[in-house]
Amino acid sequence: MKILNAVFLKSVTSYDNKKREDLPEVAFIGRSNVGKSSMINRLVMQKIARTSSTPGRTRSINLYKIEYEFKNAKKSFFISDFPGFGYSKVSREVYQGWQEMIEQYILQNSNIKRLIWLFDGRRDLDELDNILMEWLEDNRIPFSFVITKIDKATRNETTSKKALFNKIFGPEHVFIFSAKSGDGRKELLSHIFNVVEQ
Ligand SMILES: Nc1nc2c(ncn2[C@@H]2O[C@H](COP(=O)(O)OP(=O)(O)O)[C@@H](O)[C@H]2O)c(=O)[nH]1
Ligand SMILES: [Mg+2]
Repeated sequence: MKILNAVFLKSVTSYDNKKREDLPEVAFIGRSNVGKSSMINRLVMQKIARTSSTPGRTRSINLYKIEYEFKNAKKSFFISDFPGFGYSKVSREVYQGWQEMIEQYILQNSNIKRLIWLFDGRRDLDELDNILMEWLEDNRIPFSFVITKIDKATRNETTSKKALFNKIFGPEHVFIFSAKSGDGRKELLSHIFNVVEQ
């Protein structure tokens, strides 16, 4: 399997199935500044997602179309890049708006095969993360958990963080990643291919 092409399609604020090709989709979510755009760019080896050093700016869902080769056939899937949640300057009201948007989009979009939940390895789970976890479980939304920016931590720190999250989510659902070094790219990409092919 390999990526042939990746393009930014459009920004949306809700899910509208009439305007959609019927393709599998993988949704990327996480706190503001967690490294979503950088991860998408690193995964597809192209600069299709805008990265920003000012957190909490994107307020819409960015949609990308990824073409890939599988068993000599050309296929495609969507990546949706969600606005970050829980940035400290964002009020509770804004969080609720975010929650309503992702609830509408995710619950109505039956093409979403999996959520990829990005998590900065230097942080610990907090109340907002627990709310999200509960919501995902209540709605039976399958997700994978990726520890990001591991180049900023020591190997020991990453190993112990991974062990902790393995216990919470199950080792088959936990990945590590660095957009800077490319560590974890192969594993995460093959996981995503498996998810869209399943
Ligand atoms: N060292 C390091 N910095 C990263 C990594 N991923 C993202 N960043 C930085 O973190 C900031 C936010 O990244 P971005 O991809 O825009 O995050 P997003 O808001 O989740 O889309 C930027 O300054 C990136 O350069 C990483 O793997 N390692
Ligand atoms: Mg971004």
